[in-house]
Amino acid sequence: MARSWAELLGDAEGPYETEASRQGFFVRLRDSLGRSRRALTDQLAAVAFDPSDQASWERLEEALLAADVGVPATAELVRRLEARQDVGELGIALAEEITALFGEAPTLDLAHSPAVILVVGVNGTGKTTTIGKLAQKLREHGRSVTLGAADTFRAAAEEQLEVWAQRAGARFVGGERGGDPAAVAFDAVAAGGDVVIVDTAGRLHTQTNLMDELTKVHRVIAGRIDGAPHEVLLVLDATTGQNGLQQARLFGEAVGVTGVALTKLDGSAKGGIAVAIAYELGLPVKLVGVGEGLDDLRPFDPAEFAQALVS
Ligand SMILES: Nc1nc2c(ncn2[C@@H]2O[C@H](COP(=O)(O)OP(=O)(O)O)[C@@H](O)[C@H]2O)c(=O)[nH]1
Ligand SMILES: [Mg+2]
Repeated sequence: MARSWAELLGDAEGPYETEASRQGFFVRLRDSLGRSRRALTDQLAAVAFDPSDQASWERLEEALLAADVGVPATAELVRRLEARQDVGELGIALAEEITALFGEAPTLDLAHSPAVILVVGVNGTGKTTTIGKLAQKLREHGRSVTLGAADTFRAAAEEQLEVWAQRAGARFVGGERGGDPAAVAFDAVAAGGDVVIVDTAGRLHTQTNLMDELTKVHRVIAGRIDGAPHEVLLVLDATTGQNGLQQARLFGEAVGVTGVALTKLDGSAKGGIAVAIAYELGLPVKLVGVGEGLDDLRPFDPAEFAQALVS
């Protein structure tokens, strides 16, 4: 069954999550994977899969590509299925191989005091919202939390984060409008807490400006605490599909991403992109979002996601 928050946060145990709430998320995830799932299931259901028939393999390939799994991961999945003695029921075999591509169920590295999480990503992908929900969950799991508003570019950005901080009972560190984001990050880390989460801008005058700014924020955090930031979470909007891969490469070069939060898996999601992220970029997806509500963000569960994608 779905991965719990306690497992993601590395806690021995945490607030009890009902089976119903976890099951509910699975159903919403499966429903919301809409586009990708239909691309796969419709194609697969149309004609019975016959491993000895080349056309069957081609249909499978097309279905995976239509689900935004991408060329390299599609080729790898087909290779792995072909290597099986007996494919058996295709949906089950495919879910197993996708789960294997995802690798280990991820954790967030919070074993530091403070643990620092830098959150990056293009404007509008859901950074601030994701931080707010994560802060809330961390608070429910007994952590003190500081939120740093290092997006000083957009007028409403700081205010939006402050509202989330108040709601979650987290400390808030802001700066002046148009001020130095690295200074805000420095102050947030200095303010301490069990977990410090630093929000950043997703758009500046140019992309070079943005990457330079993020590099500086990263450097200032590392200068303050050895080994920090301990997590660099890249927030990707699932509806942007293969575009997200290019974003991941850019941000990865600038600040060394440690994990992905994949948001907006509701809407016209291209959920197969999660497979491409994991396989092509070798980046663990750590969180998934299927809506704007607090409980719409959950730890990524490889087996659950794979099953939701093909069932
Ligand atoms: N449908 C949907 N909307 C989301 C999700 N995550 C965030 N959003 C919305 O996306 C919009 C932009 O989010 P925001 O956190 O401000 O993005 P930021 O610019 O990256 O900080 C807001 O309206 C959020 O409520 C999600 O998983 N599903
Ligand atoms: Mg924001």
